[in-house]
Amino acid sequence: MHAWPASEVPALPGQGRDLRIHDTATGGLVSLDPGPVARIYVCGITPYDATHIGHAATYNAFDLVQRVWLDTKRQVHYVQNVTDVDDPLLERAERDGVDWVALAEKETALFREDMTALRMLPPRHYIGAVEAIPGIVPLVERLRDAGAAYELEGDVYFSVESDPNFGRVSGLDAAAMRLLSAERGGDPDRPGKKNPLDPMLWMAAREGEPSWDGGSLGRGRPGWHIECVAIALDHLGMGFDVQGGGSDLAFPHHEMGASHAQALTGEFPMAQAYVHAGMVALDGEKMSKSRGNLVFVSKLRQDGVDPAAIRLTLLAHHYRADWEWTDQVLVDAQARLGRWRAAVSRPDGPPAEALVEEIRVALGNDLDAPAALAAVDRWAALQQEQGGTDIGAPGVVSRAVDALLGVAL
Ligand code: 5CA
Ligand code: ZN
Repeated sequence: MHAWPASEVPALPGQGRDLRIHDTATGGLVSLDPGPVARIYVCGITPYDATHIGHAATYNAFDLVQRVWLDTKRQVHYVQNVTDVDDPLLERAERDGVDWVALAEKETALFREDMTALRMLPPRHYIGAVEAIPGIVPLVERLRDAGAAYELEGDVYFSVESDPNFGRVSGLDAAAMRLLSAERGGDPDRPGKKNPLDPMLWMAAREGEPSWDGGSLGRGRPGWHIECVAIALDHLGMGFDVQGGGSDLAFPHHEMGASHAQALTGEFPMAQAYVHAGMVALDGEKMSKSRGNLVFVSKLRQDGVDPAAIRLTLLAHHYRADWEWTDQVLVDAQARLGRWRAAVSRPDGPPAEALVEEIRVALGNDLDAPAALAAVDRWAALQQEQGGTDIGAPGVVSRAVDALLGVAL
């Protein structure tokens, strides 16, 4: 699939900072030490509805990861998937009487537009589940042949007991896992499974549903976790730097993915850091397509809201925090954007070097975007109250805000 256009990332004076980031698997901060090409996999959307603020907040977190790396003069190899065939997509298409392919294409196109408007850097490889099927089938066959998978009425399940490291990503106990498995796409109550948590790797063709040639697996379609493992291993290989997503992906999705990869390669972990963004809520409940309590990025744009203000709303919350969308958070961001734009519209101002350093330090410290915003606020306030004589300082600030925070002033 094609991704979306990249916005320019201005180069900044001085030295970028390395990233320390919270890793769900170890429960603490880890100092990442990527090579000259940093590798990141971020789980993409299931395209059955438009991009909401929760999605945007999660993608914003991983956009910051890339910007920190780019600032250290590294290249970034970023891969993202699109779950363009899965139960929720097929169910929504059925409910609305539309073709599932057309629905997925329409919502993916809208997602690209939203990401472009928000200045999110595009992945180098943007891969749909459907196009990944030829790579998924041999992996499932290998897992089966190695005894890590078994067949149940034509479907193929992964055996979590085949993985000695199962549980190390989420750190949850069996009872919590079982609850989450039922909530998040698993089928713990299906009779005949070896372990209730075992996830499906390959679903045999169902009447009225799309299916593909699965070689020795028979016709069917892929399970959700193996999709991301196949795409990540194909494009990044084992031991890449970051696997990212919202906190609702820690279990089962990233746990199962790590298990599949361990069974395939004998190695753990698949990613050096498992990074999870907090959940955005609306009216006291997690914003979710299934609940329908959504604020769409495209709707805000249509209403004339500046994408830079939407982005500042996301940045005003630490990526790991759960937070609530309200009209007020947007109003605050619009006011901040106005103050910043006024401050950089003059030719001179207070010196900018210390501010650039403060933004770098804040982001390097577990992507502390709120601290970075506070630093820019202080510079803008100084500009407003006292002005300054540094020629070009506003330009440096504007480039730093663009390069490191993705906000065009
Ligand atoms: N296609 C899978 C990942 S392979 C999927 O989870 N798709 S999704 O469309 O449901 O979600 C896309 C991303 O947005 C995931 O990382 C998910 O964790 C994140 N996300 C979903 N809802 C929210 C929310 N309310 N707040 C923050 N992030 C969210
Ligand atoms: Zn995924």
